[in-house]
Amino acid sequence: MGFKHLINSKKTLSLLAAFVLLGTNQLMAQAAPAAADTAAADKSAMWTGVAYYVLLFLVASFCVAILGKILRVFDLTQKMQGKKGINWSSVMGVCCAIFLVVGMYGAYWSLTVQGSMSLPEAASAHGGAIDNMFTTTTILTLIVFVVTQILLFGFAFVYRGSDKRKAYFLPHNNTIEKIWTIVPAVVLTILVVFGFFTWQKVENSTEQKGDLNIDVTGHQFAWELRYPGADGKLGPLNFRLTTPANKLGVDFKDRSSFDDLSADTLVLPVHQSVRLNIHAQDVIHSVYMPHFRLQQNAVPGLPTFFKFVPTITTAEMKRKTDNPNFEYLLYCNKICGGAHYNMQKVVRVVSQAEYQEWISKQKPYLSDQLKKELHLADARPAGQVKAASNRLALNN
Ligand SMILES: [Cu+2]
Repeated sequence: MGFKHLINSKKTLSLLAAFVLLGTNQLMAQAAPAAADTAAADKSAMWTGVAYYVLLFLVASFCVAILGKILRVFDLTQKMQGKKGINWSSVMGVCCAIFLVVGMYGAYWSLTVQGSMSLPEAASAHGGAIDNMFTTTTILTLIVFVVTQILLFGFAFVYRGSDKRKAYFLPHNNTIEKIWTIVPAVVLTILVVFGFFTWQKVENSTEQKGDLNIDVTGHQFAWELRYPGADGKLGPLNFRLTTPANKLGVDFKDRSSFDDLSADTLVLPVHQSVRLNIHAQDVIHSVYMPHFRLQQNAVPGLPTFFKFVPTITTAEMKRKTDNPNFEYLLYCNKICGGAHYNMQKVVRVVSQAEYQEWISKQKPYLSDQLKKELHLADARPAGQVKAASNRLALNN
């Protein structure tokens, strides 16, 4: 369908009229006193916003089209009178130059305003390496962005069509092809290798020995935390053993499970190597702690882990940010369902002494109800295990 046909089509015009009517209706409704409840008002505000911008875009497009028509008529009149018409090549060239300047200012504005909102101060030992990688990537891509934009719009302006110049048709040039293939390939290789080494350093940043092991299990829509008891070991998990009382499916055949603790807040001692053992029970979730430059997926059936060393306590961060309510947070960074936004846990980095005091107050995972279910858990009869797995199978 040609453009003219599209413009003349009755369907397009009706659609346009419907949009304009909707926009006008919403704008008028906005002026009326808001009598409806907050939820309804929020929804109406959203649609008013969308309709308003669609309407604004259409009005701007019409203005440009009308201006174009007026200029065309002026151009034809000039030519009919034997005068020189508008030099469209110059108009386009100047438009390109204006676009370059305005666009570059827009990019600069965006960098100065949004740039400061990017990432907070790194609060983990490996955070600096990740930040260096981000900064290097940003600087390199920024240079490429500025150079290519200047070349693109600058050439269109400097070499705009003119009576004195004839365009040169360049069908193929091997040198140019080689340059724009090899240069990006080299730059990207540097970035990828740099990223690879940084990631390797992050993964090997701490020793396995002396790690504080913490289990983080994601499910729709919360995180469950399990800390090791006095033995420093976490008992193994087995999803077949999941019951309402044993919601993580901890295997109590292993004695190291007996003293495990459950916690509501992820409390971490500062300067201590922490190993988060990440599990998921239903769909893919993702452990995301932006202050610690940490993100690792939680995949059902595939336990993952992330090791890191927190370096700034919550109290220090409160002073640094001048925010007495500051808290580190653990988010879920995968859109995992309707209440995904609920998946937040407070993370508190404290001194070793504070941590010892806190951990001594935590409740054992092996609750009274669970003890009853496991018949004191000492020697779990085979029938019990079978009954538990049957229950899970029935639930599924
Ligand atoms: Cu999630």
